Amino acid sequence: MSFRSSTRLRAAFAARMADIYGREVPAYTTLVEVSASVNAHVLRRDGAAAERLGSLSRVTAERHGAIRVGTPQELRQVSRLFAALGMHPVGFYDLRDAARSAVPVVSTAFRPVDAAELSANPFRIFTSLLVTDDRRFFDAELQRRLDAFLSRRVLFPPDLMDLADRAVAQGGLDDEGAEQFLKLATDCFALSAEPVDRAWYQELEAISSVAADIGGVSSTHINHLTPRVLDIDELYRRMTERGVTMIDAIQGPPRWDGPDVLLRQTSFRALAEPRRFRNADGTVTRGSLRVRFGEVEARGIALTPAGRDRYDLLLTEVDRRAAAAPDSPRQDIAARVWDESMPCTEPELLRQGLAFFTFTASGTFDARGRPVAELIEDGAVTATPIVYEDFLPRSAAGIFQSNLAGDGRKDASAGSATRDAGWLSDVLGRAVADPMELYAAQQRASLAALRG
Ligand code: OOG
Ligand code: NI
Repeated sequence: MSFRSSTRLRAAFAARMADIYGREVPAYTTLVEVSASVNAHVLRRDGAAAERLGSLSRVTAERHGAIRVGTPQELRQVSRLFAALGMHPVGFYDLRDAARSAVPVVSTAFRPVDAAELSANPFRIFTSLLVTDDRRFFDAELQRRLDAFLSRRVLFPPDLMDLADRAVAQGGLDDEGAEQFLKLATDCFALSAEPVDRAWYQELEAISSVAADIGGVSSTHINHLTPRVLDIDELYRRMTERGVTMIDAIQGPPRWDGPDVLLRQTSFRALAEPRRFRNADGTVTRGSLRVRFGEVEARGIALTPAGRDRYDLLLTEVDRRAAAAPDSPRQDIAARVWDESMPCTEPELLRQGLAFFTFTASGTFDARGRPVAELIEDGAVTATPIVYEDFLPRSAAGIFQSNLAGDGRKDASAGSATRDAGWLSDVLGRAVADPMELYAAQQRASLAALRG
């Protein structure tokens, strides 16, 4: 009997999620096909440069998924489940303020953290948790009913949790355990056939579609599965040509002449899916819900804290100029702002300390005491950008928002509930990693290796 490591389990889980999602949301299959043809096109067009931020095999297999849960207990179970797949909580995102619409969640991403694990299979899941005690969205009485509803449901069966804990303890599972684990795990994220309580769902939906999607049903589901493309503008064009209506804008950095940094994302609303509803009189009737969507992403270089500050500053500047010139396309304004204030080459990003890199020696030499910039200039050392493996709160909010049925409502005068990375770490019983520290550690390790 063979043993399946957490790495193999993760790759298998990602593949099964893709099978389910492709069956449930056929537009996903189209998106994957178009992404693959865009990637092949970029490889022909740009040659080796196309693979600077990841090999074609990694990029082609690369997906992120998104799920949403209702309680800290459910999130803790998710964390145990994903630990079995070598996926760990990284980053804290508060989407409650990042979104204009009512998005009452905080999120983290479960993903591999080591470079070798990322290149073996970079599968990650953006995971959001409903904040039921945030009074801007839920009054005390509704919170009580919402918490009661959530506490009655079981998203993850005990057998699955046992297998997950066993996989963590052993670093994987034998074939039989692995099969059982994968089947139970994927079943948890398939769309449930269980009827939805219509009145309850609608009550929550009036406040927030996201709240209804999480707390209005007795199960969870994969909300989207996102392939990675090497040219997201080309993808956007090709999907539009096929008659798929994409959201208005690509989220994140603009299209410009400099290097790709951070993350660019765009999405389209999936079709309404048939669901069964339980009505107030107890009858069950057919209806539909439109909560899932298609999303695609392009990844760029990870920015340092200084680079990220620059990014946030430019975003504010784009907002300011866009507000002053509502008739100009935001993309044009953003490209101009970037040309003015973002270094337009990798060496310049490195020189200004705005992006993360790893370093390799081209030959043998004595690096001691000499600054890296000088060694690079001499050709003794080459710098390779570190790819951004995380998410962006404002982009995530934009993606949530553009796929909601309505804006919902939010009482800005009511008190919010405090949530931060420390709170999340306490809930999970393990530290939520800071993405910046992971990139910095990777850069430091490569420098240390260089200096022997
Ligand atoms: C998550 C939305 C955010 C991303 O890639 O930024 C997101 C959700 O819809 O649950 O997926
Ligand atoms: Ni996403």
